[in-house]
Amino acid sequence: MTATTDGSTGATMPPRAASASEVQFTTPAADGVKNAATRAVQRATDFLLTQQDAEGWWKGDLETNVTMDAEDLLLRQFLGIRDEATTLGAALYIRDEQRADGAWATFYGGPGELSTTIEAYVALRLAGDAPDAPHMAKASAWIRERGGIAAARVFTRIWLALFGWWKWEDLPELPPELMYFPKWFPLNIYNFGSWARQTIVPLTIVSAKRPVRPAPFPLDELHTDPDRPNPPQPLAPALSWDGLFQRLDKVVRGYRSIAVRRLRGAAMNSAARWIIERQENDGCFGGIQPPAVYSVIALHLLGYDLEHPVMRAGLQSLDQYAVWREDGSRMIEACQSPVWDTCLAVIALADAGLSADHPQLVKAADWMLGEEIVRPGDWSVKRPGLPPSGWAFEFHNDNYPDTDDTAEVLLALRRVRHHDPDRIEKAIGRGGRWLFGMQSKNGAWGAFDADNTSPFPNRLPFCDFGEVIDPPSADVTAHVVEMLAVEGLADDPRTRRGVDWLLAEQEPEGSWFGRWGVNYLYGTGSAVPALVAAGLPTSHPAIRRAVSWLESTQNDDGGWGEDLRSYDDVKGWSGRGDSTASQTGWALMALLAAGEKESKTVERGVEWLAGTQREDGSWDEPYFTGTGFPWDFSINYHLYRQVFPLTALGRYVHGEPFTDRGAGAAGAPRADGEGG
Ligand code: R01
Repeated sequence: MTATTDGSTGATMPPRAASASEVQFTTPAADGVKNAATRAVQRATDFLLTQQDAEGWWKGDLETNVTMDAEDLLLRQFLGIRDEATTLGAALYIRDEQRADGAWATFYGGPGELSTTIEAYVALRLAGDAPDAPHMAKASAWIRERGGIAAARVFTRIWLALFGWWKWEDLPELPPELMYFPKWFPLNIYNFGSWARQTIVPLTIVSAKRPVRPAPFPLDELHTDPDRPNPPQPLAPALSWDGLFQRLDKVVRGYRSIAVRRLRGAAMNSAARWIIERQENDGCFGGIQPPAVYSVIALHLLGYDLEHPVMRAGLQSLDQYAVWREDGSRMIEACQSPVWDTCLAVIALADAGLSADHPQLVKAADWMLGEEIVRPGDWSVKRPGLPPSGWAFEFHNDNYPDTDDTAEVLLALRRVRHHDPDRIEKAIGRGGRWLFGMQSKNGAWGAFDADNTSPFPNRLPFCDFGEVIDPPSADVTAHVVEMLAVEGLADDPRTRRGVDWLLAEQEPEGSWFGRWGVNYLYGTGSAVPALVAAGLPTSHPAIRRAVSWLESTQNDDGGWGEDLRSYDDVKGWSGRGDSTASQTGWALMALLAAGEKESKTVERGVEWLAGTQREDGSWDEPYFTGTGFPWDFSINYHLYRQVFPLTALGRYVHGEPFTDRGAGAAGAPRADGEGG
């Protein structure tokens, strides 16, 4: 790897505590568990192998919530292209997701959520459901009880404003002149997380244009008092941040009326250019659905007609997010996860004992090698000198590789014996150098950018939903540290800083917060294997504390689960919830890395996984265990239920990768990335 000071990666593995795997399974009970685990690994492997695409990738459905489907319909309505088949499919799905109390939730088993319920209700009205139909009346009553449209998030009210159901004047400003803020200035677009940046830029155009299309029906039933839909709210104190930004909003409003027309026009053109420059080869925008929807609207408002190549490609790209299901329903994915699913599947299959030169692994490696990003992206703004590399999460997203995918892809590539090993080594060299370059000042890693930690974006009245910045997190940092350690770089000072940051981030209870997976089980399942790979002895107090926490959170049935409410109510829900396959996998991955293989705790977890596996080798998992934005936006990655149990069971049967089985199934890491 070129990133080391002496130009080598150092071929030696970090020192590790003697592993428990040398101890044989001795008792008859343990034999029974091991046999059950071996059978489960075999069946899970066979199932996962059948799921690979002929091109070499894996991709499970990415399920989120019905705002995706509602906004897709509203977009089509806005552009005048909503058709019967799409509407029927979306309506089937949305109706199917409604809860008994009339509301819609943002995750399985979750509480009703106001903005989601409003959007779902409006989408069903578009589909022709009458307001006095029992399911609709129930929904609108639920909405009114919670304050109606006036209490909904900004995004929801923007969608309603597009049809005159809400007044543009009653929304916070988002001026396109933002495009001119220099890179050192507090609210410049590069201080927003990549996903928020891609959403906000097109919305500056929409919010400047304030378009209103004729409403196909009134929505009075969603206001608490239709005659007074938006009672004025008191301002926060002038000397508070909220108060300051509220007053700033009023200033921008004042500016709106006198806005220099030429300046505003040029700013909108600059935003449009920014958007179009980032459109991918397949027409999508950053591989995620919300920016695509807003970009298409914004460009349309600037005069791009639907036949323009940019628009045609953009609209076509939206269709790829639609999953048509057997019952005729149509679900919209927020994005697609082929790179992430593929590297996790490769790791799981390697852990399961599949030969490192198995043709399906080689095929996957070939596909991953082809997905490496070879040009600079938005990340270059913070790291201008850094040579490009990295992997994104999706099929097409060259502007936004992320460190999480990159680390896991490199870990996966290391597990494959390829007929052209030099290609693998060079890719790992470039990817590792990119990861080092993306380290934040505090020694840890964010997902898409370095040092994306500005406090200002969160203060905007506009930003009342989800995360808008991308600060370093424990789960991502752990994955990067694990990858560097596996490449023999555990003692590199940069890796050490990551380790130190992780140690400082541990919660007093012994767990780590999970930014991109639910929640402390994900953080802990990421951090412990990384710390042990980086050379921490399993007797280290941090590892012991983590083991105690995992022991204390095991369910009576032997599995682990953690409800999404842990993001809202840490005390009540941290590490608590019905057992799920993926979360049990994470807990076991941590315990096995911590040398707990022989423990009763691990045995019972393994038994839970083996006992809940279905006949075909898969697991069921209705619960959402993935995180887009803590609490606000949750993800059910449909392949998580398969890859994480398989990794855990595989490690239980065959031992930890890179240590128990020697330095990696594909041979010892080599030192020759590309030169200096
Ligand atoms: C969204 C939105 O829909 C969305 C979609 C996907 C993501 C972010 C990061 C990663 C990659 C994957 C998906 N990894 C770091 C995680 C690995 C597990 C985020 C958001 C919704 C609302 C707005 C996503 Br506003 C913008 C985007």
